[in-house]
Amino acid sequence: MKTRGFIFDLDGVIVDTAKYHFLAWKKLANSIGVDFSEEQNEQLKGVSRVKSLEKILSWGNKTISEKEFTDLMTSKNDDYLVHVNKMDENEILPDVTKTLDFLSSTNQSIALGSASKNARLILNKVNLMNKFHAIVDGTNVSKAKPDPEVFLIAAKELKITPEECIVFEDSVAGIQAANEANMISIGIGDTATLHEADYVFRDFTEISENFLKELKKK
Ligand code: B16
Ligand code: MG
Repeated sequence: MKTRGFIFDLDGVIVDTAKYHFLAWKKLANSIGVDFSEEQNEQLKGVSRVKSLEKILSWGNKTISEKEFTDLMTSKNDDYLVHVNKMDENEILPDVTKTLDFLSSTNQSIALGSASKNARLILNKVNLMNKFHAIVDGTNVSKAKPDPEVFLIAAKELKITPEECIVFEDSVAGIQAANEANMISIGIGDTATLHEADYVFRDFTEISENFLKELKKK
């Protein structure tokens, strides 16, 4: 198998931290008198922390000062980290480790491409840090998905051309970013939601070694 770049999103692909983002955003939204549903949480997947708070405020028709905005962001992250700090290897989604190990055994280059500023902490908690040759996260990018920046930086760090990279993503914005970067996009989740992806699987248990070996852009 020739060496290519495999770029993994974090939340929704490697671990399900969306449930913890939900708890923390809900607490914050309710504290300022805004209702917040699981459906709305779906719309925050892959979206940066700043953009997420902006959306919640617009749903609740709220305007706040810059200082309040910063304070709310800090308190949301503090709440989120309470959950993150309890994470361990059991939270890795099915067959993710198996896929990473298969890719390593065939000398593939592996990167993380996440919007999260907590990505390194989370990878440490679930003990996957040593599986990645490059980590690009919310602390390294200036433009959020659907901008391809995060994946293009990852390709550059891996020294693999974008056309030779494959992205695993659970968010619509992330699939659009991968397509914009001219990479092969693989959606993890629901086919209808992720219809812009080259391929969609429910999770990694559906992805065979043969499929990974023979991957082509659709
Ligand atoms: P943080 P991903 C994204 O992670 C989440 O899907 C999104 O809900 C979150 O707002 C964003 O990270 C920022 O996370 O607050 O930890 O910096 O899917 O790009 O791995
Ligand atoms: Mg995600």
